Amino acid sequence: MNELVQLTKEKEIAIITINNPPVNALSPGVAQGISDAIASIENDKQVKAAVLIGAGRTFVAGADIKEFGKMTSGKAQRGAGLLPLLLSIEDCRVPVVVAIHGTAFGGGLELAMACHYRVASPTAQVGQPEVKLGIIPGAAGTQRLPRLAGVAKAVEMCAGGNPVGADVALELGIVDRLIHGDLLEGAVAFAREIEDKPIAKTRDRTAKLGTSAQNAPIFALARDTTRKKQRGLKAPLAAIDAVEAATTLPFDEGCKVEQKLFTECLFSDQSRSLIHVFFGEREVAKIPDIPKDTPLLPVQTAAVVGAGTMGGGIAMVFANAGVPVLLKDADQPALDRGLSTIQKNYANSVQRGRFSQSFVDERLKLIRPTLSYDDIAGVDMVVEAVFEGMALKKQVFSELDRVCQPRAILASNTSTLNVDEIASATGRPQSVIGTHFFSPANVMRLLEIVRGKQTGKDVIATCLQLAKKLGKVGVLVGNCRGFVGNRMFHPYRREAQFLVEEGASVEAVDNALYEFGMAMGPLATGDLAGLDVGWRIRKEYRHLEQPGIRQPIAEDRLCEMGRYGQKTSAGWYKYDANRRAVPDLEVANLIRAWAAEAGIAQHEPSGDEIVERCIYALVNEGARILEEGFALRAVDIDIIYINGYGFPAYRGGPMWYEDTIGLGKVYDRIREFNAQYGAHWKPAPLLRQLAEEGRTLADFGVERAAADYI
Ligand code: 3H9
Repeated sequence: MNELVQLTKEKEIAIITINNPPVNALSPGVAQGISDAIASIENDKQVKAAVLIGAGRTFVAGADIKEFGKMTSGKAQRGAGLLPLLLSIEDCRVPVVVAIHGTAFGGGLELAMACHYRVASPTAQVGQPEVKLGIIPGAAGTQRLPRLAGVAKAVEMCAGGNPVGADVALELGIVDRLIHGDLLEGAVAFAREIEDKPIAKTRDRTAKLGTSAQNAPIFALARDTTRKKQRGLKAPLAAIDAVEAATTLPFDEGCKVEQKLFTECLFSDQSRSLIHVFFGEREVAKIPDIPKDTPLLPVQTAAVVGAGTMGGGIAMVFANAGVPVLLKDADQPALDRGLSTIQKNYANSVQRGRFSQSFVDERLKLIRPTLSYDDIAGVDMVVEAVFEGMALKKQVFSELDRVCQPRAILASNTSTLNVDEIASATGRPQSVIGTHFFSPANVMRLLEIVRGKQTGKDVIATCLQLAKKLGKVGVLVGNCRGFVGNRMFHPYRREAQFLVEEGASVEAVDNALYEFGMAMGPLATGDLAGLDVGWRIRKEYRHLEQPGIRQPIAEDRLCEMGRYGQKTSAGWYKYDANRRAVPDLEVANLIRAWAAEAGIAQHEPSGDEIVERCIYALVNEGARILEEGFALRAVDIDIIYINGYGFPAYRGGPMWYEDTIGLGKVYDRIREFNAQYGAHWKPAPLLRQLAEEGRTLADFGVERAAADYI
């Protein structure tokens, strides 16, 4: 047919093979190839049935996402040309059996559902993940899925975007049979069984579409859950509307509704941002001076030193990925406490239905406690997660240097300290790296991988790959104070405090940023993390503060009063017995008094001002980090902020968001803030430079030579 789709025959069975690595995306060439193959089968009277299969590691992972940027609205309205192709398969003279392995996602599942029968490998997954890209299925997925799987499941899959495994797909009726053993062989045998058994086209089936009385509560509940769980996202609600259309309109009319909603979503800022995030999450693993074929070190076994909250969480991360892990602490009570927290966390996961009891039992067996450094001599990787203090860290690393096998990776979970100084406690700085997990480590997806001056390329490549194995997004960052995430978080939270000191209420600041889409407001986040943490760091680094730069006062004073946040039931807010935040009038009065004493001019900042000042503070510091080379590309910062700091993915991350507002506009606003609020708003030189050149942050840095990377 063409180089992307081949048509062969095994006697009376035609075999259409899609061969478009790496994931058999439905690019225009693939669609054309399938269309040609179907036309040829129509004309070949010897053919009694056909099998459609994917070559390589997967069936079809969806439409080619790279094509979306090139799409015009006319093309989008025709389902990128896929709709007519799917109708022609469904109308084919002979039954078409699709054989699924790997993933049938998005357009891949839509293609499969237009076939007459579906068989799958037991490990296959099927899903409509389009909402994760800010769109909805655009080739009748919202119309055919409810006809196969029923309305409730179709709503869940199209609006939630999560796939189901082959066994569930079989139960739901999406798949007709699982093939154990060779998939093609099994599919051909299946095709022979059904070659003279006509079956209703999916689009003509209505048995599972339910009645309006049955469906009304399903849609109401789905909309309610979506508004809560996918706050701010437009596509999931559009997906529900489209599935609803399948239940009220004939197939063709339902498809028209789907097309309209698909087009609206595709040309939205949310979709552009989420597609940026999709490619960004893959881009961050590509490091210019670390070739793809860099030899990797084995990580079959691991150890975590320090059984506190972070250490325990990190041990769970390894165990969850099936890596046996030793948990080391200095004394038995600390170790016991750590293990019991791990057990409690796992028990909660079972209670919430996240893990099964048998999964948890297996994971717990992988975590072995120890008090002795000598026990960890043979492991492939150690993550140090002891209390944040340089002297202690160095002591741990000199012990690790003494006991660990020569090729072991020695990683520190430090969130602030200098990785090179930590490495200097060993005779093998090339093996030392920072792996900064985020709390709770077993939940948060971000892993900042901190490159020291002498960290080996094999160690970096291994950690980037390991991140994926651990279910994390690993982002390589340079070794500066606070690395990328926390360094930017500092001015962001500082600005939130300034706003409060200038007259905004604590709730107004948090609400404005929550409404913007942040998972939590900055002040509530401080209360959750513990205000004393920042207070301790500020005291330690006070000597580094530049004279003449305004410093916030309120948070230090709250700490002096013992108000550390949730853990003391009081911080910026009061907390009730259920740890629910309650606005505290006492705090409001204290802040007014402190501001008057410090002579801070009062006004009532609007929601827009709150958002601009906090988010542009992130952008300004991000631009400095980029210019100094501590982050490789703007997208690296975006991925850090989305996965570690609750920045809304549908806004693409702070740097992408800035580019969507317009760099010139943001730069001008920062200059205004600089004039109005003081020297801490000095614009990053890179912003000035790019504004003058009319370029964007995304343009900058991609091509920067690795040698510049600090
Ligand atoms: C859709 O189908 C809309 C329809 O309703 C039709 C409308 C008309 N396109 O993730 P990996 C690339 S929307 C283009 O590292 P894994 C990816 O960028 C689509 N490229 O592998 C990467 O490139 P590189 C709905 C794609 O094994 C390489 O393939 N489908 C696509 O960890 C390997 O990817 C989805 O949303 C694509 N569709 O995971 C599924 N998919 O090597 C999106 C991947 O240059 N894909 N690439 O960095 C996935 O979820 C994962 O890629 C998958 C494999 C699970 C399939």
